[in-house]
Formats: sequence, structure tokens, C-alpha cells
Amino acid sequence: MRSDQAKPVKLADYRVPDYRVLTVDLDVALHPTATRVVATLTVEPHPQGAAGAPLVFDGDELVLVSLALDGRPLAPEAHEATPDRLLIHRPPPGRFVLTIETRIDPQANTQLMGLYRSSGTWCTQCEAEGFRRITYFPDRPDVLAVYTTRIEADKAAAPVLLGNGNLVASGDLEGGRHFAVWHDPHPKPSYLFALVGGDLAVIADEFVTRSGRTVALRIYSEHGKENRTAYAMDALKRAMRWDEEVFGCEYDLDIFMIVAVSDFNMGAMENKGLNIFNDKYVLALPDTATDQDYAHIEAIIAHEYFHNWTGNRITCRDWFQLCLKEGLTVFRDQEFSSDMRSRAVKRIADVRLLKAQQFAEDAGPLAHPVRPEIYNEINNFYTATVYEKGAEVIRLLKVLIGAEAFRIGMDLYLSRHDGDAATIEDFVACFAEASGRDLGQFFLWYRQSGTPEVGVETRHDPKAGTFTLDIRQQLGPTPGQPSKEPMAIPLALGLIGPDGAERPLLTEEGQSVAGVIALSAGRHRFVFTGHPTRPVLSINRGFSAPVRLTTDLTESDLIFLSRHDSDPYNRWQSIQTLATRQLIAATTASRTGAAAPAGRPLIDALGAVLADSQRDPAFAAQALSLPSEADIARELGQEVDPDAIQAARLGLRRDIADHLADALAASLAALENRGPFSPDAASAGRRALANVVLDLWTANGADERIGLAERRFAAADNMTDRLGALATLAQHAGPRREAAFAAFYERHGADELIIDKWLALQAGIGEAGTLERVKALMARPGINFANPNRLRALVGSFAMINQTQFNRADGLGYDFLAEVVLDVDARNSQVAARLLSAFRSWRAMEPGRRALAQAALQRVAAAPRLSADVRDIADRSLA
Ligand code: B3K
Ligand code: ZN
Repeated sequence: MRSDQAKPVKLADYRVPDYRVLTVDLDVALHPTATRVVATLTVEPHPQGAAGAPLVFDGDELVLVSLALDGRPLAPEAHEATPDRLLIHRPPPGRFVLTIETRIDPQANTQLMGLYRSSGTWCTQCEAEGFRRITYFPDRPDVLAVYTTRIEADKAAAPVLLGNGNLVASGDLEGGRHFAVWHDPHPKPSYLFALVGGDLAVIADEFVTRSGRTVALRIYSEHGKENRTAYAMDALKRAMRWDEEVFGCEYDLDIFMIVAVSDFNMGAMENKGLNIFNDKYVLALPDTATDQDYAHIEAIIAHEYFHNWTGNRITCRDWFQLCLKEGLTVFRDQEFSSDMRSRAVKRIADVRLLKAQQFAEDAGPLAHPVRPEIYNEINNFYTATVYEKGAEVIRLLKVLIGAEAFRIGMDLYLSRHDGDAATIEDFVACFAEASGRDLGQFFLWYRQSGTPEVGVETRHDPKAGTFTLDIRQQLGPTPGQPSKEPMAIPLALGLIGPDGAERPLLTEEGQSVAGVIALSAGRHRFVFTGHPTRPVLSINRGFSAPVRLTTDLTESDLIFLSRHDSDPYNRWQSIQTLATRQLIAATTASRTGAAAPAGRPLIDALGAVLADSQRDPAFAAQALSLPSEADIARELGQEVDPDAIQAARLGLRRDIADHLADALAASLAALENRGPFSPDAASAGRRALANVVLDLWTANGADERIGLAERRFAAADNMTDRLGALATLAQHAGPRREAAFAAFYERHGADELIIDKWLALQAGIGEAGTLERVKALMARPGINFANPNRLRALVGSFAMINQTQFNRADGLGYDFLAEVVLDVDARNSQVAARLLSAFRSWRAMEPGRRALAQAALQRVAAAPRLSADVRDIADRSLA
């Protein structure tokens, strides 16, 4: 598992480690450029390891200062130390103590892995393989040890010193220095280690667990930002209570800390007792954060907290099992948000994200199973497939075996594997036991990559009173998997009579189906009786299985479902399906020069949503949001011409603006005058609806309508309204747009997190001048593009969201991304690799763009001194 080990790493090659580490005592003397780390480790041979094997520890860019075994310096010929490996030829046969001194340079650590500095604060990121950048260690998740961390620093530079576990000692030292000692009694893998040192502000609170223990809660941030952390604290307390009530999980230390830092490679990290967060997912006030930011903060605070059980108490045996903690923890945070907000709206948002990210990944060269079996760089497997599809697989398991067996299985998993480094097999065995079912076929969801296609054909026989479903499933080839077996696919369904009432689901044998049918073979026939009149089929309700569905539902069926389906998810899906069909037809028409098809039924359906929109504004906002340009591209799947898609979508938006003018205006008026700002979900739903309606209302470009957007922008008393209006203005070229961007900068220019929103909106403008704009913004003084958030906001949004401009017909969008990736790679290879994955759908483009994308990828692949992260993405994208 070393970084320089012959690649790739294979699941089939897993072996227990030859040595295990029982305790880790770290003594860290913080210094900006020369931090000294003394690690004292109690080591013993693993009973199942190779007896007498040499000891091999991982390292990464390390400098060894000294090495002792049982207190005696080790002779030079007894060991070998390179920056990425420590080898001891003949360790003693029993237990021994190793003392390893290394020196590291946090200031020069631009990879943001291991110990680094962010705005003067020392902090760490160890997952997956960052601990080896601090000291030599068997840096793999199945080595669980008890950690004690002593941190020492200049008191003025770092008055706050934090570690995992509970604080056991602290005090002042000579020369203005001080120290703190933290002890974590729970054995953990090295990737959960963390420390922080800095001059930070704090807010304090507490939580009383269900067994009556008082836990101190702390959120640390930069000074001056502590007034933005109250919502995160509130979310944390709600998450702690919810996990006790719903999963029976109680917190297990005396203190729980969150530290917000501004330089972070991803969202947040679940280090034991000391979560470290990208400050974007902690800091929020109504004037600085949108409702969506609030929802993300709530979800991510909960996610990292929930890892305390699913991830930390029960960790992963190896990195192939990543979805054991990530898929499960995403499932848990989705359930939490559903309980805190609207379940239906949360489900729709989650499915939108799944399709946008995971379906796209599954359809391209980077497709991989939820549990991969081979990797070159584990960093590149923190993907939508592992996280989002990993969560879907658990949701699907719950549908397959039922909520009761699911709960019993979960309890069994949490009790049986507490303290273990476990596998997916261990997890699934608990549910097989709880349900008494053979889950062998279910397991294919972890092994087979790609999105199953499910086709449904229906036939009504009025004489016999039967309604027949003929269903096939198919799973196409994906990298490394030329042929597949049929999957276990649970489809929640209902049959709805013309009166809108649900009909009983009776089979020919007279049995009643409890709302779910399960596919196991390639083809199935289901015959339902008692239907003298034709019912309308509502299938894959709640998106019970993550599949691509094709049905023979007619336009009028879909409209019927959009009004009468008792399942809100399918009410939403039916409108999306209508819109997708129409946009695909219009895209094809625009490419061939034929007339665009008339879209009256869809427009009427949207009109009906608008008319009813005050009842559930958050739902209406989702229903009125058309499929994105990327959604249409994904549905097309090949020969994609983004300009044709854009033209079709703009045309439909104009039609909506013209035909539904009265309804849109009425809705805007009804949403006006809402009184003082409140962050609750109902108010947020009204704001979301107002922004979607404003966007459609202005879509015909009429001057006076854009004037309304301007007025809303100027009058906004919160970030959701202000940014919503700016997003609308951004789509209409001209001086008013530029004035709005300038006003926004004027107001928020000093606030980096808000500047990210400003950058992202500009990067997303679907016009020919955007590439120049993006380049100019990158060169603009005063914006720090060494910060991952800045880079993702500008370049990430451009490449991942802006379909027409990233995929410019002249290839300059591709060239730009390739250049940025190569430049960033030298400093931060994880962020560079993530940006490069924007090429993941290049093969679906029409031939001209496809050739240009390939050439850009080839240039990246051919560059000298590529990081392993970028090399892996480039090679797999081209394979
Ligand atoms: N476990 C971390 C992700 C670490 C990513 C390392 N490249 C955050 C999370 O999923 O909760
Ligand atoms: Zn996670």
C-alpha cells in the first residue's frame, strides 16, 4: 500500500499486515518550516502476518532525523530510509518500541495532505494516505492504534492546540512556547489522526447524550467569523440527537470539535473527535450564504458526525471498502436531511445530483464499481459512484428486505463490528442474517459498474381485465467488465385509475403485491388483474432503483401522473420526462434544421404546477426547473452538439416565458412581500420558487422583465434572493449584467467565500466571450487561485457546468482546462486530477469536439513530471 509500490493495487492481493501497532505517541513541535515529529510506537508482529518478515513502513517526502529500537539507535546497516519508505531488515520477534524522528515543512506543503498551513493555522488531512507525510507508519486502515498526541508551539502564533480524543494535559513552556496533550482511547486507523494549532476564535456549547453524559461542543474559525458558526452548531446538535433516536448511536468522547479552515481539498474530514472542515461548509449568515448553502452545511456537519460510528468505530479493512463508510454515511445524512426538511424535495434533489454526477461517470471511461477491485490512485476513487451510488445501493437494500429487517441488520452491524476494520461482505452478511434472504444477487450492485437500463412495455386487455408489464433489464459493458449478469432491481409501483385513485395490485394468482416488484432475471412478465379500464402505471416510485428507465407512457399519461400520482417523486419525474423528450426532439430538429416540435402539453403541465405552486413552493421549484443542458447531453449519450442543446433549451424557455406570462407574473406577485427574512424550510421553499419563476419570466429577454430582476437584485435582503437575481441577470448579455456583477463585487469583494459565487456564475455564462472572461478573472490581482475553493469555483464551474463554452467547437475550452490542470498539478495534484475529470464525457461528443478533447487529454498524458493522480485520470480517460 505504499505510494511507490508497483501499481496497480488489487483487492484480490489483500494480506493482513506483518506488523501491528498498538500505541502511537506523537510529540509534535510546530514550526512553520521545520516541524519536528517524534513518534513512539509500540509494535508487534501480527499473528497472521509473515513471521520474521522485514518491517516496511510508508513515507511520503519524509526526512528521517533519528531512529531507535527499544531506546537504542538503530545501526545504519539494520535499516533503510528513503523519503517514501522505512525498512527494518530484522525486527525483534516479540513486542518492541520504535522511536522515529522526522522533520517536515508545513509551509511548503501545497498538496494540502499531511500537516500543512492554511492562513497561518497548522492543520492536517490524512485520509487516505496523508499520515505517511507526517511520520513513517503502516499507513493502511486495518492498523488500529491508540493515539496520544503532544503538541507544542509558540503561544502567540498558536494559542489553540487541538488533537483527537480528550485533553489530558496542557501548560506553558520556556521561551513563549506552550503545549497540550490529547489522548484518544478509541483505537483508530492513521487516516483519522488530526491536529490543529493556530490563533482561532471559538464558540462553545454542549450536548447531553441519551445516557446522560455531557459532551462539550466547540466550533473553531478564523477570528471575526465566529458569528457565522451558529447554524453549524445547531445542525450538529440536531444530528447528535437524531443519530441516537434513529440509529441508536451515541457519542463516545467528552468533547467534539469542528475546525473551519479556508484551504481544503474537499468538503470536510471526520477525524476522531476533531472534524476539520472546508469553511465553506461551516460559515453562514443570511447575508453571506444561500438557502442551499445552509442545507449543505446541515448535511455535511451531519455526515462527518455520523462517521463517528459508520467509519470511525467501524472502519474499512482496506480502501476498496471505501463505500462501507461513505455510501452508508451518505445514506444516513440523506435520511437526516429528509427528516429535517421535506422528504420529497430532498429525494428529488438527491436524484438530480445522482444523475448529473454518477450516471455521467458510469457512462464514460471513468466508470467503476461501487466497490472497485483495482486502483492506481485511491485519491481518485472518492467519487459519485462510491458516495452517491453507494448510498442508493443501501436505500435499495432497504426496499428489497423491508424497513424492519433493515433496522435489525443495521443494529447487528453496529454491534457485531464495533471496533473492526470491516468489509462489504461483513456488512451485507448482517442484512442477510436479519432478513433470512440470500443477498448474493444484491451483491452485484457492489461489483458491476454501469447503470442498468430497464425497459417497460405495458398492455391492457379490457376483456380479460388484465394489465401486463413486460420488463427487461440490460447492463452494457464498462471498463474492465465486458459482460454482466442480471441485477436484483426492486421497482416500487402503483396503478392509478382514471379517477386518480390507486388500484390494488393483484396478480393472476390472486396475490396482492405490496407496492414493489423485484426483477432478478433479464426479462419478466407481471400480469395484474381487475382492470376493466386501463390504469396508468407509476413505476420506480421514489427512484427505488438507480436505473435508466424507458416506458411506453404516453404524453397524456405523463401529464396525468404529474397531477395525480400519489408519489411526489414521480409527479416530478413525469414532468422531467416530458421536458426531456421534448428537448431531445427540439435538439435533433435544431441540428437538422427542421421545425421545433410544438410543446403545448408540457407548457400546460408547467402551468398547472404554477397554478398550484403556493401549496408546496419547494416542490414547485423543483418541478419548474427544466433538465439542464448536461442532463440533455447525458440522455442523448452520443453525437452531442452542446450548441444545439442550448438552442433547444433557450427556445423552450422563451416559449414558457411567452405562453405562461400571466401565471408567472401572478406567482411572482404572490411570492412578493414576504416580510422579514427567516431561514426555515418553508421560507426557503418560497425563495427557491421565486428565483425559478423569475428566471423563467425573464427568459424571453424582454427589457421590462429584466428590469424586475435588477430591482430584485438591488432590493434583496439576503444572499439567496441576491444571488438568484444575479444568476438570472447573468444570462442576459449587456451593461445591466456587468453593472450587477460590479455591484456584487463592490459589496462582497472582501469575502472570499462569496467571491466564489461571483466567480462560478461568470464561469457558467453560456456565451462565446466566457473563456476570455474566465482567463481575465484568473489573472485578476487580489484573488488567490492557490486556494482550492477559488479554483473550483472558477475553473471547476467552467469545465463541469458550462456545456457550450467548455465544449467549444474550436477546442479552446479543452486547451484551457489542460493548461490549468498541468499548472495546478505541480502544486496540488488532487485538485488537478479532480478538474481533469471534467473530460469524463468526451467520447459522447460529436466527432469534431471528440477529436479536440482527445488531443487535449493526450497533451496532458504526454506532459513530463505528471503526478500519479493526474496520470491515472488521463490514462483511464483515454483508454
Ligand atoms: N472522508 C472524507 C473524504 C476524504 C477524501 C480524501 N481524498 C470526507 C467524507 O467523506 O466525509
Ligand atoms: Zn464521508
